[in-house]
Amino acid sequence: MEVIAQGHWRRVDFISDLHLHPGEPDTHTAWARYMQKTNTDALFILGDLFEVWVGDDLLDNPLGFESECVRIIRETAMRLPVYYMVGNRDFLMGMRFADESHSIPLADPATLDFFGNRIVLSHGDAWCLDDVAYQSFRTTVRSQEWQSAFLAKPLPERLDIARHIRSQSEAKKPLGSYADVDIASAEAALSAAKARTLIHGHTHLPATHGLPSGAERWVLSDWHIKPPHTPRLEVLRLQNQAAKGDFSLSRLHPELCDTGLN
Ligand code: LP5
Ligand code: MN
Repeated sequence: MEVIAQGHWRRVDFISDLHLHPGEPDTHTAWARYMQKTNTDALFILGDLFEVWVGDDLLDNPLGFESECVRIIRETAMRLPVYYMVGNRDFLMGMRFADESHSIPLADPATLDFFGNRIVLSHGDAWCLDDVAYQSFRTTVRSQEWQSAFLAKPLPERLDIARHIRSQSEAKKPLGSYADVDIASAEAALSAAKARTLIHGHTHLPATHGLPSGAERWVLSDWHIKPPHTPRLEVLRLQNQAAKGDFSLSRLHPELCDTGLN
């Protein structure tokens, strides 16, 4: 899947792994403020916007947390295109989410053509091949049969199962089993897309890496604001440079995305 930058785009923002949920109100507030204020020309959300998404019927409750988030996206989408990809926490976001939020679903991976600069976008989890247990889990839960059976369960039961899987997932983290993306897979995706830049999230290890081919891999930060922990939050901003055809990527605090100075 390919997105071609519109002629007027000068800035494009990328965010991922916000893991929005009612238990982290400060993260939600920072995100809502960013959505209202950003002066970007397009926004790409590369997965795990939500902590968990157990089905679009979460939106049946107009006063619910998820409906509030959808309203915020819809307001932003009135000013600029909002694209999103699902992650490993919110892969059950369906067409109702897209319709009600007025946002545009992306396949994973997708390619952005930014005035001839081709950039591969992914959540990143599909390339964490060393995490064999996760890949097997992923194959199961991404199948149509599994999803139909899961979505047929009552909402409270789905929320319970999601809570259970989340706590299992957190419990294994101290064991250091958080795998990184497989470099050969990343290079293959870049080569297939004729791209020299890759942007992904998921690993919560924000950094910029050179790849063996000379291409670059930009890893997005997750967002987490919960005192007393040190806050983490970052927007990756792509900008047109004065020299035609050139571009830059920079990591910004979300509050710096509304100054008009960037
Ligand atoms: O998310 P994070 O960062 O903690 O870790 C991920 C992988 N974990 C997950 C699980 C998510 O955290 C929670 C998913 C919520 C989805 C809600 C909707 C559907 C819920 C239904 C689920 C049955 O993605 C983690 C990776 C890590 O990234 C790094 O890449 O290691 O992987 C896991 O923890 C998965 C385990 O390794 C395998 C778990 C097998 C459990 C099988 C139980 C099946 C029960 C089916 C019940 C119907
Ligand atoms: Mn993820």
